[in-house]
Amino acid sequence: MKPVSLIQFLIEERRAGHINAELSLLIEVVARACKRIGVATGKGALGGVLGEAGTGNIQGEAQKKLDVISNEILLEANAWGGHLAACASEEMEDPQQIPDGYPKGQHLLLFDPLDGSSNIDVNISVGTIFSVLRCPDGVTEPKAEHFLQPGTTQLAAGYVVYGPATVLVLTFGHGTHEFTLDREIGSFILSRRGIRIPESTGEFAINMSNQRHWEAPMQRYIGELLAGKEGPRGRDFNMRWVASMVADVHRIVTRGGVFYYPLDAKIAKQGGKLRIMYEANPMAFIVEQAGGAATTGRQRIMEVQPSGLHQRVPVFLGSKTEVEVATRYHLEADGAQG
Ligand code: FDP
Repeated sequence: MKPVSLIQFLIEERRAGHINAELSLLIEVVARACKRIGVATGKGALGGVLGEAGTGNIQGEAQKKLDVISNEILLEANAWGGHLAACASEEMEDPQQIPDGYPKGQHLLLFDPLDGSSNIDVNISVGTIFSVLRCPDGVTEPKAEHFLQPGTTQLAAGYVVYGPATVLVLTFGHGTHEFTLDREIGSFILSRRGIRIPESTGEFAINMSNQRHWEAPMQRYIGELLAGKEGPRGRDFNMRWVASMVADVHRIVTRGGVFYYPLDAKIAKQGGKLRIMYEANPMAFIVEQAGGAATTGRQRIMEVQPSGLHQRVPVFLGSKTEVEVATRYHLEADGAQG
């Protein structure tokens, strides 16, 4: 079969009525920016881009030079095309307006420019995550409140993993599809159409060092997985934790599995570890479109009404059966308490 480029795929999606010309352009622009981020991360120590930037982001986390560079690449690429009303990023407290003199479009773009920051300097896969929303009618200078739409309203979501290969995974709500960057010709080529995540799995991803801080239902659930064949689940489970959400999610999208970042006593006050608008929601959309499930442990992630641009939530996502068992344990525990 002839290879299908991202551009050709986008034209087909337009013809199928899944996206309009503006959203197609937006995705092209984001994909092009991600190629540049991939080049910057690929230079490693030779690019002079490793290490701390000496600044902090809105979450109070130290920014790496590549966090800042990736943010700038995405902002610059998206400023002038006329497809956006505004963008918001993990790296900026408030939304970024389109500079004066450029036309504005109907879309809002949210992104985590470089997810998995702690892995940059050690040459482990990192990635970009993005989500696209419609700008509410009549709003010309979108503020944070205009971005606060539940994940079910997303028009598109995607991530790019900068790993041994650079891979883009994308959904418009009509299945989840994967594109691999052909570095010789510089194009993303469709490598998997209509990805399906197996319903059951024997592989889970979690930061086990937080175990003692978890809530009781999480302790129970993971305890049962660790008990293996001799335990109540009657099978052995394997564990993986890359500590780059994009890489862990990409493994799940490729061979199944589940990813958990549950609530724990250390992060209870902030509501979770991962950000809903540009991490949890886009990943939930991608995973659901591939037949998986995504909850906070208590509720479908995409149905949460966000209350802040940088709001955090617990994340349970991947193979349906496991997410459902873990979620049921939390709801049962809540019911027993109430
Ligand atoms: P990071 O802080 O390095 O950017 O986005 C948050 C995130 O990485 C995820 O990519 C990753 O899954 C998780 O945090 C890693 O958390 P731990 O440090 O607890 O392992």
